[in-house]
Amino acid sequence: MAKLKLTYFDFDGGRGEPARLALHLGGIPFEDQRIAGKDWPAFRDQTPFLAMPTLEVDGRVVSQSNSINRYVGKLTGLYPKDDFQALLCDEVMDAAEDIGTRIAHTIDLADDAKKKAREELAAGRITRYLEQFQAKLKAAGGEYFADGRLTVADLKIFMWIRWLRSGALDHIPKDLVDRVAPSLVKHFERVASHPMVAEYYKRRKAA
Ligand SMILES: N[C@@H](CCC(=O)N[C@@H](CS)C(=O)NCC(=O)O)C(=O)O
Repeated sequence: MAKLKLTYFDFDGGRGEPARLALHLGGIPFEDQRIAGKDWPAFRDQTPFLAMPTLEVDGRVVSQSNSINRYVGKLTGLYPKDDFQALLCDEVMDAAEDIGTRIAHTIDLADDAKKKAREELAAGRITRYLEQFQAKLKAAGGEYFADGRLTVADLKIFMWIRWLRSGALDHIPKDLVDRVAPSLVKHFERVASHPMVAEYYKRRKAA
């Protein structure tokens, strides 16, 4: 088994968390390196593309969250073996990455510009993505996004929906998901109540 070190910011969400969670679910040992925000400027230059997450595999550092998700998904059995199911899994992860990136680009905007950008996103692309994810979930059988079982695509969407519903994003109504895509709320609850996911976050909360 390769020696793994996953490096990401020190919070339970974002681009690094699906891989962290997948490794826990799969029982794969890894070093969980968490970088505090204050240490990021000094650490940035050590990453290949000036961003995290990164995964070190036997001393070689690789980047890109969805590439890491796929690799970790293969190690943990949380990535489909069937090529078409893998395509469905990838589509969802890449679309989640696209919309997540658009939202992330609003974080450093000044207040007025942020309000305008986020209101436009909420009414426009976020709504569209929610509708499409809901349609894709239904087409895949209604419970999981690919392979009729939990995969890394479910973990990626779980993180995004949790972020949207958290209220942490000013000007994006926290009930938007519930109003637009109730099936994604059910999906969120399905993943959250997976015994190992629930146990992991219970442990994280207590730590
Ligand atoms: N395409 C990359 C994007 C990585 C990325 O932008 N990561 C953010 C954190 S979620 C980051 O490192 N931001 C700090 C910075 O840009 O200074 C991926 O999917 O991993």
